[in-house]
Amino acid sequence: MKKYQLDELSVFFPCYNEEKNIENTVSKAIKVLNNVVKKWEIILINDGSKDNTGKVLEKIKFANPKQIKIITHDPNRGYGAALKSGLYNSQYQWIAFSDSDGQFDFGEITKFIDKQKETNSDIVIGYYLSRKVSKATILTSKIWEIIVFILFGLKVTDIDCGFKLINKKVVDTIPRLEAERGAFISSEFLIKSKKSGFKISELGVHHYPRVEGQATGRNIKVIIKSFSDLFGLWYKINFKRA
Ligand SMILES: Nc1nc2c(ncn2[C@@H]2O[C@H](COP(=O)(O)OP(=O)(O)O)[C@@H](O)[C@H]2O)c(=O)[nH]1
Ligand SMILES: [Mg+2]
Repeated sequence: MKKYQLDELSVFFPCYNEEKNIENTVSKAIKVLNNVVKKWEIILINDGSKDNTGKVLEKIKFANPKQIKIITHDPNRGYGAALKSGLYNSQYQWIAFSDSDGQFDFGEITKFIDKQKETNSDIVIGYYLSRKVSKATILTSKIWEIIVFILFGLKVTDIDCGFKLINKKVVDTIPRLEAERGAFISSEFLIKSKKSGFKISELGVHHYPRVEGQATGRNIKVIIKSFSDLFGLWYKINFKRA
């Protein structure tokens, strides 16, 4: 008999213009899930893609209608909104998400599960073992992390890494997440999880170059909005009810 690592896992992938990547990402994930998890679902969030992502997702679902769900935002709402749709529509006890562009190796989910078991944590977050990004990106991330530490006492190696494993009870405890655009969602989620006393552990993950499509993660408008959201959350937690 097969020995599974987990009984139940919901996996979701945020997709924005990933027509050339998503099929490959999902088929690799299915292979891994069939070996590692007894009962699983994959949720694909099409966040108002302007290319053929929608059609490709229909094709993927057609091959596996019971285990694959599609959520469509039209028009585009942003990475944060896509993450919220994934988190709040996941039905199983454990939830994992990763990027749809193939830059992570979903096979590393086995290490997340091992880490969770070793540490008995409620959330396992990835950090990039090596990420080839510009000096400006490294600098903005560092400033961001210092501010998050000063305002909220949260210190992790990489807040924004897009590969995480989360117990559903954490999501059920957080009734509302505000972030819509940009990477603020990860900080908001971890700040609120820490405030509720959940245990967070960390795991180094590999990151590979993007082969198809374009990264849309960072632009100056998104960065400014993220900083204003961060101060807004600090104000809310300290002076209002979050
Ligand atoms: N839902 C949604 N997903 C996005 C958006 N922008 C990027 N993504 C997805 O988020 C993931 C990471 O985005 P990417 O631009 O590759 O960022 P990077 O790898 O951190 O440079 C990919 O799976 C994208 O498809 C967006 O506006 N909405
Ligand atoms: Mg990427």
